[in-house]
Amino acid sequence: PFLLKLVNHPTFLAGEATTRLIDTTPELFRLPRRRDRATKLLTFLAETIVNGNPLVAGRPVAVRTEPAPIPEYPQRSKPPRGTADIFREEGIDGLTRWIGQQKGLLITDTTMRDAHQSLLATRVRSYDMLQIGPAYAHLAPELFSLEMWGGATFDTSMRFLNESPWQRLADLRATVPNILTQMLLRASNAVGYTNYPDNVVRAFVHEAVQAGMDIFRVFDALNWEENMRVAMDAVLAEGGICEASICYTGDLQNPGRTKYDLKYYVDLAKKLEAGGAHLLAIKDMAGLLKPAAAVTLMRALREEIGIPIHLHTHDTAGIQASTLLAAASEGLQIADAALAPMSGGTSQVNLNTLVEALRFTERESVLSTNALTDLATYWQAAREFYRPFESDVLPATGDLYDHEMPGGQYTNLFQQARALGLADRWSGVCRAYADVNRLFGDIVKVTPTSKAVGDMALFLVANEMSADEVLTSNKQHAYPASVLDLIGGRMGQPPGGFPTEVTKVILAGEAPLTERPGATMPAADLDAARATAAEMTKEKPSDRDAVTYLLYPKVFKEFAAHREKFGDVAILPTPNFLYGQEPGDEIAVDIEPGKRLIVKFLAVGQPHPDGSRTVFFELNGQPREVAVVDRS
Ligand code: 3PY
Ligand code: ZN
Repeated sequence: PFLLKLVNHPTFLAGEATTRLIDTTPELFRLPRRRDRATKLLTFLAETIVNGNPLVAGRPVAVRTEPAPIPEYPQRSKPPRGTADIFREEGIDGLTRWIGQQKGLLITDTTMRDAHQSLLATRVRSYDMLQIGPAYAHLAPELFSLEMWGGATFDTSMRFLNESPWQRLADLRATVPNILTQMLLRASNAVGYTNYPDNVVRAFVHEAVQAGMDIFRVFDALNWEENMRVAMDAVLAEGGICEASICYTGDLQNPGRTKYDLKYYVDLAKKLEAGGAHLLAIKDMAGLLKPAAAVTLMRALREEIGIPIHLHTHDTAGIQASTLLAAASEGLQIADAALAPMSGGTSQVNLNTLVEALRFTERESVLSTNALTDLATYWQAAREFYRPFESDVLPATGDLYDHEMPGGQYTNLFQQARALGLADRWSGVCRAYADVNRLFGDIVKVTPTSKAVGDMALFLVANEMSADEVLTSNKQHAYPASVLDLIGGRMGQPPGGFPTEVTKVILAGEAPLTERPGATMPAADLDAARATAAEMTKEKPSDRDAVTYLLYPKVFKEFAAHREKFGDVAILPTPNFLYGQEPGDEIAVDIEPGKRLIVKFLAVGQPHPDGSRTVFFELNGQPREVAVVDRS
């Protein structure tokens, strides 16, 4: 290929090839690799054109192909000073002081993490985040932070989008240098669904800080402070911002629900503050915190703890803006919200209108209406790319406060129920979910404990069993693995432990773990993981790949194989990633800053006897062909 390129080089063709050609055109000598990348991308496009992207098979089709509009923003050499600059220059003390000086409510934009995790099955690609990144930096430098990583985004980015979560973080950090980055960290479950050895959690946090993560919202799915220690200490040791969470469940206003009362939350918050937390999150993952309860909780917390408070809720009930406003009038410092087109329902409250609701009040935000409208306009268009992943709108009824299902799980469990033919028995599934929660002793339900409760609810409905029958039935049942993990103590301990009877029946006499799972788990062999991961990527051994492999061995292996075959597909515009190209379509793909490929798709040839087809392209004006096996 090099020789071919050399003989086609204009200088060569003009008969002027001397050794100087080599000196003056060094790009030729990086050619094999670049060309390799281009070939891989063409192979991916050809494959998608002929066989389709399996990700969208059988799903509704997105019709939008034109890019989402990037708003105009002032062309300065550097974006205005923001929270990340304050943190970098003045450290955590300076940042905390600054938070204390702000009159207005500070706002975290969750559009790039929780909002699409809740509304679009976590499918939003790095490409669409990076396109709007500079506009965020220049138009909304007053945002407190961008939640753009962690939770389910880590595995889904590899598993479904074939892109590197680390690259997303590093690129967004570089694109929006002035606003704090924020992630959701499931304590010892890291960004997974099960407890990991302590050294894996530490290595993960180390790599995340290196890649550009600032704020770690750490939570434990049973509110077990002991299980948060390793993650919190790692964040503190690595110089990250430690935002420790109290997960809110139950109902503070309900005199009949005494397990999670005001004292419970305040005691937990005090422990987290004493444990070194820089910020406190109230993590209302199911949107259960009612306005009056928010007032009670905020008053108590403001009295008892000194660190700033950050409120996270889901608008499943449709009334959570009133909770944020009530908390704001009680001195809440930071609230989570999502840009209008990515808000509402199981996502966060509408950021644009929240800001306007505060206008001309003491807590008025300094964010600009027009700037936020421009950003929202972008997301409205970008959301159209993800039509295949839109979930059914599932309005909450009053039973939300009975089943207490987290926003991220609500639509997901409905789809699972539908797959099992139980769509019309959805209210029964919700009731079973609530019954399972009571059976398990009333626990916090959030990833991964929520999955165990959901799996058990589906199991009961599918088997026509009631929760009570779990205790009375003489039959031995094959309970879901997640339920065995939960009741077996491998996700940690709820306050007061699991009911003894339930443990006995579900574990069939096997002894549960009652101490912290990480305490007895052998440390992972990082050296071996580094070597194994490098064999998969065929690249230099790296700690980052080792950690990724340890968290998700199978997903990582498949991702590495895809990467080897097709290169970095994250750089393709979303319509082309999902649907390839139409004949005659020309797209520009930046393989790195300043290096642009112009790819024109011409036609697909007739099938060859071996079942393959030739796909014809023009790459930067030169004809290129790729053969793919037609499996369509
Ligand atoms: C997650 O763990 O991904 C969550 O969003 C929990 O609320
Ligand atoms: Zn959430």
